[in-house]
Amino acid sequence: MTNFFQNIEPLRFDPGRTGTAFRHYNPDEVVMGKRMEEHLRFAVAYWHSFAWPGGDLFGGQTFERPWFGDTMELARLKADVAFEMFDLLGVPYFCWHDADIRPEGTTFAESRRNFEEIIDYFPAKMERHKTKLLWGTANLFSHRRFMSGAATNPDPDVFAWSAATVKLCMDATHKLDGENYVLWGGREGYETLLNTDLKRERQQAGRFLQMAVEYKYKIGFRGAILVEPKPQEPSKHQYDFDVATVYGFLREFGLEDEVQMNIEQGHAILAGHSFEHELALASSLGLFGSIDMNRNDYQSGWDTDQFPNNVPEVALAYYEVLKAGGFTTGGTNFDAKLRRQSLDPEDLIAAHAGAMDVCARGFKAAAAMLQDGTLEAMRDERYAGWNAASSKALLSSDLEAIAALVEADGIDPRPRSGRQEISENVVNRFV
Ligand code: XLS
Ligand code: NI
Ligand code: NI
Repeated sequence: MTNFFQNIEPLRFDPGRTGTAFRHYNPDEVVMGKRMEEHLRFAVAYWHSFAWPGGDLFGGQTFERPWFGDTMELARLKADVAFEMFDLLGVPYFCWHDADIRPEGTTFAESRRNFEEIIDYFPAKMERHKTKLLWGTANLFSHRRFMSGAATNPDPDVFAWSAATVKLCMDATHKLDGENYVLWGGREGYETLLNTDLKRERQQAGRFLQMAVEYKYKIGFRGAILVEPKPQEPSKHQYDFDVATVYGFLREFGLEDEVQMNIEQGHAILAGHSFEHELALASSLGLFGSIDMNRNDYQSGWDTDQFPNNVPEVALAYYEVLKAGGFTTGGTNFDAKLRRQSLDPEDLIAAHAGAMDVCARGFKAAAAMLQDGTLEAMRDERYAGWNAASSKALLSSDLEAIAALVEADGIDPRPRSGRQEISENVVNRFV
């Protein structure tokens, strides 16, 4: 045991408690035939909770953590503390980038050895703390070598370095029985077209993703490969802008049946969409995989990675998740960081506990909305005209025949209310 979280007790579901406890998240509560823990599949993100120093654009580190530093001993201490936190929270999953868990070496080989040593340190802990790997991923954006991108870099050496890193991270994810492997295109984009060959860069990215899929089959990894869309930041223009853009990209490279999506609330907002839009679109395309449940500040227009705290928003998101059939390999990852003034170990626990409660409340509201059925019935009713055989026939007809029909049958559309406010009032009964 480390003493980082001393005096903090494991969280329990105890609505009447005054201290830190779950007031809404009861992992054993059965909703729609399944335990909440199995529905929500919460994951802690190693990077924000244990590797992020608390800096912003104007100032550096605010957090002082006993494991900050570049040695293997400190990397092991970081892992010890991380697993203690997973235990306190009772989260079933965690996620990492290679760079979060190991110190960078002076060569690729040294970084690889450091990484593999920590990967070998994990299984006993995962077993003892009952924590599984939701996904692994490669950090192909922090080090200066990636400043002009990873797969899309003008320098083939960076492409090679990135491919070797993804191989390593996929091997490790496979070894730890990870349920997904995620690729977020960190700096796969550009600042100015004046120095950028956009066509070439997209080809490189497409081939890179194909290689990851080929390697999945080569090693027999049974998890899902997920791409995480994001429209900008760090690059001005990112190639994986949103779900629709990534869908076109996957089609272009023949990967639409191989790759699904990890959709982040904050990225949806940056793209000018709602989270539920991105989820519904991915689901309708058969590409829904997993979610990063961290929100942005709506005024700052930046990926602020805050813990979720808005129940109605979360409810609408889980409504789409439930309609998509719920998670299979995916889950709810908190890709969220503390505010930089939240220095205490207690803040780390409270942030996750609160987020889990917000998700539980939102999820239960979503399930109740779905079971109530009013919204679905209203929507079905709105499209009921399409149930008639003559309506369906329109879709296999042609413009000429339809034009004749409109006059012959005296077709004369009568506008009907879309009943938006009434739908919103229905939602309000549940949130
Ligand atoms: C950054 C992304 C990142 C991915 C994993 O904005 O959300 O954290 O989830 O690389
Ligand atoms: Ni993000
Ligand atoms: Ni993310």
